[in-house]
Amino acid sequence: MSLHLITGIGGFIGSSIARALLDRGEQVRGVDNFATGRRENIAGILNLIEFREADILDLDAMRQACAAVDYVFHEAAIPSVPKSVLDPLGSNRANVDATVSLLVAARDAGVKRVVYASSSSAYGDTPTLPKHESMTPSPISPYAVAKLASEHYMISFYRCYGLQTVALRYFNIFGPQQDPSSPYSGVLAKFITQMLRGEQPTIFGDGEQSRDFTYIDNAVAANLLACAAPAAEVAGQVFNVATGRRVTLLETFHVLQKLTGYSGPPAYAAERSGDVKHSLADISRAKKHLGYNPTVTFEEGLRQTVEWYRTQARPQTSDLRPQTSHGSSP
Ligand code: UD2
Repeated sequence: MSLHLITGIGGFIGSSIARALLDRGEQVRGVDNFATGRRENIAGILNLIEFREADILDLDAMRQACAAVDYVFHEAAIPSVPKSVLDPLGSNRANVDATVSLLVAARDAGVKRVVYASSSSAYGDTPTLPKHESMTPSPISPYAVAKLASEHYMISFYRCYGLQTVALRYFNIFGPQQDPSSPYSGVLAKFITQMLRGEQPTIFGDGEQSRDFTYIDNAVAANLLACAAPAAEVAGQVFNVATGRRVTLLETFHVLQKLTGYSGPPAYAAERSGDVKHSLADISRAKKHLGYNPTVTFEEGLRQTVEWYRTQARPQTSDLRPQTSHGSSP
């Protein structure tokens, strides 16, 4: 049994990795400052993990968090293109400075490996599809620059200090528990909750932008593989984590109409600054070196996600019970 530290354990991806590790009987320690993570995401596992409320920028707290740790999954971030356009300094602090702080603490604690949540946004708007790891990155938004800079820090810490690091370029991860409540939330979490409530979603741009939307279970599997793969295959390397298929936002909207029962049209607004038009991954490198193979398709993942949000929207049984002393039913 190994001890795993997850930064951003209150986030949708961090908490999903935590549950997968616990299912395997592993030990989990988590940190979060709840800047974007949510307490309810870890409420169900709080008694099974060691949790510390801390900011990764706090080097002393990170040194304590890394003590005796074997593996780190660095998921903490402010994961938003538009938020970074509004606040590049805040994005840099949370997505770059915090990464360096964590890496210093992990290096000094003798951590075996750090697996990093990077982003497909690093590729930017280059015309070539699919995106392969050997392509020259061309980030557009401050968020994309920050994620790429942290990737380079990962590689640097491997080359300069021998700390094993693996960067996973996530391609639009989605699934249950993704926070839909912020204007910066991922489009699928937003659209699903809006459409289930009968509210009109807004498409930024013409809806022809495309994404390689990747279900959370595939991303979790990639993380576990990146942790276990031989160092010679993965240390100091970057891998796409995706499905290798893309859909446009308009196509996605139509699938969601069927799944949610929302029959109205979408609203349209101006394209977002910093937005990438098309995103599609070549996943052959992850297949070859990590043994990664996405097992949940976009459609199946979307179906499961809609079902999860539908359950959340439904009133609890206790809410339906009459509030009298005789009213409770078995
Ligand atoms: C980027 C990264 C993704 C991840 C994420 C973290 C790319 C290609 N992807 O996702 O891998 O790092 O950042 O946040 O860079 N949209 C609407 N209406 C809405 C919300 C969004 O039309 O209400 C559009 C948005 O303009 C974009 C698409 O939906 O074209 C996807 O947006 P998103 O915020 O879900 O994710 P994105 O692509 O910025």
